[in-house]
Amino acid sequence: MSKLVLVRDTRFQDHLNPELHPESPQRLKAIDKVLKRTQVIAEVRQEAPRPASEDDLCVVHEPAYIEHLQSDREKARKSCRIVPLDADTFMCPDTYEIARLAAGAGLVAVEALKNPDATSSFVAVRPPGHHALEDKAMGFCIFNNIAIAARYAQKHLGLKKVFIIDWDVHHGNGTQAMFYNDPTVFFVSFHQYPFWPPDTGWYKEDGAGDGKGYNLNIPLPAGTGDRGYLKAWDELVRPVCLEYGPDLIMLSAGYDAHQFDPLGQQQITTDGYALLSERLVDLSCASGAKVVGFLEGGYNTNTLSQSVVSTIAVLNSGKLVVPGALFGGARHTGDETLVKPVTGDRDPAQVDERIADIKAYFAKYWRSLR
Ligand code: Q9C
Ligand code: ZN
Repeated sequence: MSKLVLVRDTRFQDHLNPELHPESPQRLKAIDKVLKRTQVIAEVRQEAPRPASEDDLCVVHEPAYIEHLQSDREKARKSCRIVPLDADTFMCPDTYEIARLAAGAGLVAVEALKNPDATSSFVAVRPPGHHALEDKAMGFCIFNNIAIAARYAQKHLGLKKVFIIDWDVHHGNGTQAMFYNDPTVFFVSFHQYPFWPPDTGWYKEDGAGDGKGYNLNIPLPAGTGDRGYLKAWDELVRPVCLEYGPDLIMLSAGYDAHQFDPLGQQQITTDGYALLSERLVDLSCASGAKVVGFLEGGYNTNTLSQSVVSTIAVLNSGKLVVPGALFGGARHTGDETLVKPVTGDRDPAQVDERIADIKAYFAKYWRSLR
């Protein structure tokens, strides 16, 4: 009996960035390969994506931004070239359609949770979404897939309170901006700090207006490993989530905090991602809210694909699946039977101090932190 619905499509490989760009179609090809090799593909239920409508997109994006993208699409089509949207984000002739399909995949994944047998869903798409702003492409992202789906879940499934966890190594600045004033969407982001994006992610960015106290940034120093992430989860994310009492939990699942990722300097292992995924199952059980995950970053195709499949396997079975059991000797972390964090932090005292500071700061909003 399958508990996870996977939304994937080979068309997501048709979005092309310039040569040597880390956000490449190889990422999804590698994930497909591991899904097949491990047989996890046969254990889950799959659904095909559909494109998001302009109305779906406009719930979080400016109509003028969408028009701008359409004219860039014409530019790309006429010239048969890849055109830049910002320093790191590009549009090939097919990108506009693929990005709409990526946003729509999230809507299919949310709808799939109407089925009582489905306890979670996962959207394996590109381009990613969490840096996209209402009127601007940024950081490889064009539409903010998770934000669009959060609004859709509220509007069409009556899920009132949404709790978003973002474990990509970069701050989810786009998602933060979209819900900054809104207490019905609680946003939590783990990220390397200081890092890119340069202007956001400090923990004192805690929301505004009615949304004050509903934006929780967990900026962690470079070199933070499994230990620090799990500790921050247990001491901050879990208590606050249970006190908030969400109707839906959403995950911006980036895998660029992996120890072998080329962009980040964090030290999460593949086992660490399995353990974080187990924590997510625990939160889902304890809160009674279902979970939908969205692929964001992750640029080492080997560790990305194994970590993604670990998350999918854990969500699907509802219990810890040890990556070593899935991947055997092909896994990139050594001991295949390990079920505990394998990396500490470069400077554990610094990580502990940061977690304590955040806890002290947020205790005024959340009694579970007192
Ligand atoms: N131009 C995601 O992981 N790096 N995006 C900029 C200075 C941008 C990462 C470096 C990294 C974007 C979804
Ligand atoms: Zn990232």
